[in-house]
Amino acid sequence: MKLFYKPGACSMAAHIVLNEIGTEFELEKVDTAAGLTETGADYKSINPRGYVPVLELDDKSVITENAAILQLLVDQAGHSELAPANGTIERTRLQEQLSFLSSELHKAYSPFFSGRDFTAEEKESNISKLSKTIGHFEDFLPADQPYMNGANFSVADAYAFVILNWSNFIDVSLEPWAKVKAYVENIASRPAKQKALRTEGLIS
Ligand SMILES: N[C@@H](CCC(=O)N[C@@H](CS)C(=O)NCC(=O)O)C(=O)O
Repeated sequence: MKLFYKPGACSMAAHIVLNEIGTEFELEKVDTAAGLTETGADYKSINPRGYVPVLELDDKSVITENAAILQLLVDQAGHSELAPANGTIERTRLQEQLSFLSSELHKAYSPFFSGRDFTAEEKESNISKLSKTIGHFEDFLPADQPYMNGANFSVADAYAFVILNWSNFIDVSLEPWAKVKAYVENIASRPAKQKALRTEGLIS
């Protein structure tokens, strides 16, 4: 299978999970602004919506959307500790977390990567919405446990880490949210995450 990715973007969640699973995969970098992949393919022919991630399966069919890709990776590999079994309340809980991450937390960061300068009023409003959403995320975190679901690292943790790590690029400190700060530091030390960052050229 092949993951179409952009360095540091939300596609890194699937990259971390592929490393965690230890399965064989290929990577193809995408320049979403130019609409081209690193081999010169027209990216719109792969994902008409133009964004990453895309997972291309061995039969060449493609899956889009983080929440779907992350669950498929685990289901195909049979690594149940990264996602509880389908049909269980624990799996529904994971889907609840993935939905919150993609539709709330991810989107609260999106304006900061729009490439346009904010007016002072817009900046204040965007920071205020982001702070409120990080606060809501903190409510998902159990006390004295390393991950969202307790002791087991899941695909939702991989996705949450990638999103929260964007705080470094927009100069937002996670200091006000003690549980979130500790959570990000926990995940940062996982080898699968370090490997993904190195492969995407973000650390040496
Ligand atoms: N709904 C999509 C959103 C994916 C998304 O927002 N991708 C961003 C990167 S995090 C992207 O490719 N944006 C286009 C760009 O950066 O030019 C999902 O959850 O997979």
